[in-house]
Amino acid sequence: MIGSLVATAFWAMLPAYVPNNAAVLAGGGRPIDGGREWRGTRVLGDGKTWRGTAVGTLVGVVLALALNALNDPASAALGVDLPTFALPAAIALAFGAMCGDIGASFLKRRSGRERGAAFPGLDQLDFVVGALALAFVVDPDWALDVFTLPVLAVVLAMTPVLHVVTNVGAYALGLKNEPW
Ligand code: CTP
Ligand code: MG
Ligand code: K
Repeated sequence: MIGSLVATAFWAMLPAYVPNNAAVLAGGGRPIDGGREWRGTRVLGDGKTWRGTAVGTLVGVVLALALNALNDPASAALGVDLPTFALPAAIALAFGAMCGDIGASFLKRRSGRERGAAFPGLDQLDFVVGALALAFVVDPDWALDVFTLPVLAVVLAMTPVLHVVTNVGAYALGLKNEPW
């Protein structure tokens, strides 16, 4: 029971988990805010770029389509009816995750945090909130079907753990400047 909830939650959220990590690898170039400031501090900062956002979104969508191709064997192997991703849902999860992260940077700058500063809680959940919110707006039937209350509870419990492990790992490998 809990195993199938975790499998469903993880599978459904993979297109939202991967974009931020892809952005770390792909980032660079022109910042989204174009260097502009608002009330004396950068609107978003140099850590949010067009290239990172575009590549992150694309990687998330392609991953969702790859997961669709693997759905039957994976569902059979796990004995779970894993969700498939319609294209709007896939785009919403991936782009929503990037938007949640961008929104968090906006809040970080407003609260005086420099680029790269930690904001515990927000750092671990910003992309989840963005991904789920956009998925529920863009494809509510799909989202309501996949993200039942038990699945949502697993997502909220599991994501911070995965986020910490992933980022500490990326930092240890020298891929990321900070371990959060
Ligand atoms: N990145 C990017 N575009 C995005 C998100 C991330 O280019 N939309 C890249 C940037 O190179 C960024 C790195 O991924 O520095 C790490 O992402 P993140 O930790 O989210 O950004 P920070 O540099 O910590 O900046 P902030 O304080 O604004 O979160
Ligand atoms: Mg950071
Ligand atoms: K972040």
